[in-house]
Amino acid sequence: VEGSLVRKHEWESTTKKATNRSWDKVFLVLRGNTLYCYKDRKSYQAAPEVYFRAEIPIDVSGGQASVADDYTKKKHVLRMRLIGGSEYLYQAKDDEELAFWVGALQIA
Ligand code: I3P
Repeated sequence: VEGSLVRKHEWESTTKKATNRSWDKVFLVLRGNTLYCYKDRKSYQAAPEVYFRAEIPIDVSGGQASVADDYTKKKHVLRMRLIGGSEYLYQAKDDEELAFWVGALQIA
């Protein structure tokens, strides 16, 4: 599972807001339980070991993915809550892509 989404890191942990909460367009690759984040598809293809901002890939197992109905500033947004309380928002291009990612992240 892979594709481009726009991402915002909201929470570092349950009690700590993420330091950088701006939206970034990223290229995501979900393999098994692991979510890898790249600058774009080109960068992924050229160097799959080089992640966006050198971020450590995320383990999404045991986490919760759902449509972020309460987030009203942007459309087609999902929320991913990880074990430990870290939380991300991901914006898809439409509802179909949104449903696709929510489904993929739920079963991961
Ligand atoms: C953030 C940026 C985000 C905004 C966030 C800001 O500023 O404007 O778009 O989130 O608000 O901190 P910067 O780009 O300077 O880091 P929203 O789009 O959700 O409002 P926040 O501090 O309320 O998370």
